[in-house]
Amino acid sequence: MKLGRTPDEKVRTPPGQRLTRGWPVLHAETIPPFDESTWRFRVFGLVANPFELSWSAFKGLPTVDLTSDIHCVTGWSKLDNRWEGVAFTEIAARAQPLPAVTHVVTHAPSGYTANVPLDVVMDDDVLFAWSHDGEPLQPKHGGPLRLVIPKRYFWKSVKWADGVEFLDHDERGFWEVRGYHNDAHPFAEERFSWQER
Ligand SMILES: Nc1nc2c(c(=O)[nH]1)N[C@H]1C(S)=C(S)[C@@H](COP(=O)(O)O)O[C@H]1N2
Ligand SMILES: [Mo]
Repeated sequence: MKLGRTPDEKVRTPPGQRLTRGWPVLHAETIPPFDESTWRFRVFGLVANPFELSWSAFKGLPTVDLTSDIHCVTGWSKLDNRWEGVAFTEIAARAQPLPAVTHVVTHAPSGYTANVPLDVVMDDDVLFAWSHDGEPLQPKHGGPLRLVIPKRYFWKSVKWADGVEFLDHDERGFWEVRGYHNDAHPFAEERFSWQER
């Protein structure tokens, strides 16, 4: 039997999406190894205070506990994901972006990147997460650390994040140069580059 959506689920599910209770795994590269002793998170670009953090230093930052929805451009949405980690604003406060900064690119070891305007990541629902629904983030889902940007399609949420770069211009990321929409709002169904104008 197929259960209908509750009114709450209806308003939270963007057009063209179906709800899933499972959690599909999608990525373009092979899962990178994680060595706690050599892992570094690099904050660089146009900031007054560029820095690098070890895994223990990253885990020592103030934490947040946030619940949000996932919307993948391939058509599945997963509601009520509980994330724990470090707020993007916490990283930005330490880095002090220069006034010229307009965009942010998050990096993974493979070279996978995703770009967003600065104001998108400065939202209070954006974090670098190491935990999902109370469990350590599994490697296949981006563990030890992934970005989570709930208000954009999920490809903007870089898995295995190991760095964030502050820029004074936009630079399209891995999927954004391969036919996917630069802005990626799920509720506006901004799926493909040809929709941009
Ligand atoms: N490093 C990296 N991050 C990535 C991807 C990827 O290929 N590499 N794929 C993106 C896409 S398209 C999606 S839908 C989500 C999938 O996350 P999940 O496998 O945890 O569901 O990760 C995003 N982040
Ligand atoms: Mo995706």
